[in-house]
Amino acid sequence: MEIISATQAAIEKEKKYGAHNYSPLPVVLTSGKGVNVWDEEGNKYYDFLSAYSAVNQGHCHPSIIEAMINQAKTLTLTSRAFYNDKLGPAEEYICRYFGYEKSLFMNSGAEAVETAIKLARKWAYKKKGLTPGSAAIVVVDGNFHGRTTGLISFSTDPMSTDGFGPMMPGYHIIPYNDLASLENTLAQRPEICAFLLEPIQGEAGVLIPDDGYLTAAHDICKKYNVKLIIDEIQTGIGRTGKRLASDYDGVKADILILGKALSGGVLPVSAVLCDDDIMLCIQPGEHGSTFGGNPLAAVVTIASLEVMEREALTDNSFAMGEIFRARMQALKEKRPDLISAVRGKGLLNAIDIIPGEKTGTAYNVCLALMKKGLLSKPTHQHTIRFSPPLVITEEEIHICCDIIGDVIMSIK
Ligand code: IF1
Repeated sequence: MEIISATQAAIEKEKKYGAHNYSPLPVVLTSGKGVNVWDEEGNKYYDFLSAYSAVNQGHCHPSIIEAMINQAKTLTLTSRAFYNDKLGPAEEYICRYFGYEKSLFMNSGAEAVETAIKLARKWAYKKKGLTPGSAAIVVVDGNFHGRTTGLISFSTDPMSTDGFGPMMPGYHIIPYNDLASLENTLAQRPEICAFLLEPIQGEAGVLIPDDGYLTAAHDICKKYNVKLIIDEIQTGIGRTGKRLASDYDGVKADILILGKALSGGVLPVSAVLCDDDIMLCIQPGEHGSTFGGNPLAAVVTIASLEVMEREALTDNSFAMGEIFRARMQALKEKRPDLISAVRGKGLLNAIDIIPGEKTGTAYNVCLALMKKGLLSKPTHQHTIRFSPPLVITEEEIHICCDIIGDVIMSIK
């Protein structure tokens, strides 16, 4: 009988019994702590994806895990048919933390985006006076807001949309970072109720709009009585070196969407925040979810945000990001034949790899990085996103930049 490694056995089992909706790097992770994860063979890696920015506080943060275990032994789920003693304090915590009057807890990011869209439409009919069923939302090309049939209805990525129609109506797609297009659309279409976007486009390849774009976009929205919905599911919770990426422009979304690191990556928690004039448009029985706002998620949320504050992780994200981009820029100058761009804010960064017979695709570079102990993920063909947990130290950042440098410099 052929002896195969534990890694190969695990990969084959997933291939045999699991959907083939991903093509993971050939590594099988078994444990994680801080910035590191370990595989079946005992190899140690630096995690430079952080589960797409869900593990900002580091893998298995002891304070978050302890809070989860204590609550898990007490009460995990009540449904919202009854009150529980943990949801109110968590709602109060995030409302005070982000500066809103109300919050609505859901589970996945997609659920929170769907919730925000429903709130904007409800507000449009109840407060803006739009004809029921007519409200439309402006989104931008290159958007990623989740994988439900509703949300892919306005995706511009064929990988997200092909073969999943029919699509839902009620959306207008404009170019990202294009204020004239936003103004023209809102001026011509009184049925628009909201503008939904990411402050930095993660999946599109860490695309950063011009300074002041968000501020000007919000001014245009106010001019036409349109709500600004900002999806900070990936960019929020300190990832970009500010509490929210919107903070770089000093913009406060009318409807804020959070997810991922809201729970430190220990279980799915998302939330929508806005003020009473919007949130109270949804009345009892008009929206909900089985697990949304469960006491376990509530406790984990507070613990996760307390870790952000206690360990000053947002400031660390900013500082480590400066070091990381400086190192990557220096590498780009050494190998302009391989790296065409370095961009990012805080610890949400990306480099563009110049494709060719030397490099192959960004996936090939990620494979080489994996072999050197650093896990990352290409986004599309030629961009590698680098987003380590925000607990990473200066020493670890330099170790990882050395790894990236060794791999890039070894490509002949
Ligand atoms: C996958 C991408 C990242 C998000 C933003 C909403 C959601 C996400 C800005 C939905 C989720 C995840 C989903 C995951 C991979 C990852 C991803 F590549 F898909 F686009 F991060 F960029 N808004 N992003 O980034 O949240 O429902 O997943 O909790 O679907 O492959 P979710």
